[in-house]
Amino acid sequence: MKFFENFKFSNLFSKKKIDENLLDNFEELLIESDVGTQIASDLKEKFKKEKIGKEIKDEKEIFDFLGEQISKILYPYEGKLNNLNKNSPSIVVVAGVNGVGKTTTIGKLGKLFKNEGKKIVFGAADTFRAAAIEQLELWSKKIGADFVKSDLGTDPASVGFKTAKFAEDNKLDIAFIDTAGRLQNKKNLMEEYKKIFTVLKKVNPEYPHETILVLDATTGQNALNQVEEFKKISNLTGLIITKLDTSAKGGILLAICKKFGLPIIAVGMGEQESDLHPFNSATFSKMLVEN
Ligand SMILES: Nc1nc2c(ncn2[C@@H]2O[C@H](COP(=O)(O)OP(=O)(O)OP(=O)(O)O)[C@@H](O)[C@H]2O)c(=O)[nH]1
Ligand SMILES: [Mg+2]
Repeated sequence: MKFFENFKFSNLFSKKKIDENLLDNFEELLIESDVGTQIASDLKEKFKKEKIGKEIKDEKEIFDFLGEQISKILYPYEGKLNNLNKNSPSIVVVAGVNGVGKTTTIGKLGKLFKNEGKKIVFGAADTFRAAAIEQLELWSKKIGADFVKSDLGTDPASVGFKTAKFAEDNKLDIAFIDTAGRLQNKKNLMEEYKKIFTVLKKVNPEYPHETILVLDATTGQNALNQVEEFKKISNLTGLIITKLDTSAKGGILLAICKKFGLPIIAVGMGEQESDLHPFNSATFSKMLVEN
């Protein structure tokens, strides 16, 4: 949702003064943008303290103020992509519910590190669908990564194991392990997911170094549940939010950061290999408010 889609600035600010009524509208819009009631109310208070009764030049002044405040909230959660490359090999599990963009994100991450001359392997631990294995294999060919798979229906944990071993034996830099998009209520899938970690830890107790949860910016409030559920069954180390190139602006990230305190390490801005960018709180906040 466009942040101020329905916010008729020309009308609201015709008086060029901020009043209580306008502040209420402002708070409502923030809530609609999924930032969470607490943050909406905090932002409203800040706004009130600094701007109420004052003449304002134009709407840009409002955008700038709001953007700065949001950026301040998010800044502590700027993660570092290079954390994915701190060990040799670094073992990275990529998790998330159906269709959020896990496989595509692995392709893009691989491309990013390939550009830095790193040696990469993709492990197809989404063994439930043939198309999922093929999709990851295509990405591996496209960006020049090694690829590890097993037959359809094989235990996903065994693919995790094989991938980690492959990375060790071939002295690679990073192994990205793709997982099936599982819904929280499918208990057996969750068990399979947990087993990936148990088995990786048998290879090395430090594995995986990173477990990234991919979230789709178009999801809205449900993203909070997704983090909650995946946190219960794995030690999440970071988030990647995809589809920020759509009309979804990802206000939910504020609520997520406040609640879970996880670093956001990258944002997906499209379907192509170069469409992944480090998370920058200032850029993100500007986009959230202005676009
Ligand atoms: N616009 C846009 N589309 C994206 C982005 N990331 C992924 N997609 C698209 O979202 C769809 C799902 O992406 P996948 O990478 O297959 O998602 P997944 O999480 O692996 O899905 P499952 O394996 O089915 O759980 C595909 O059509 C991708 O091209 C993004 O940043 N922006
Ligand atoms: Mg996938």
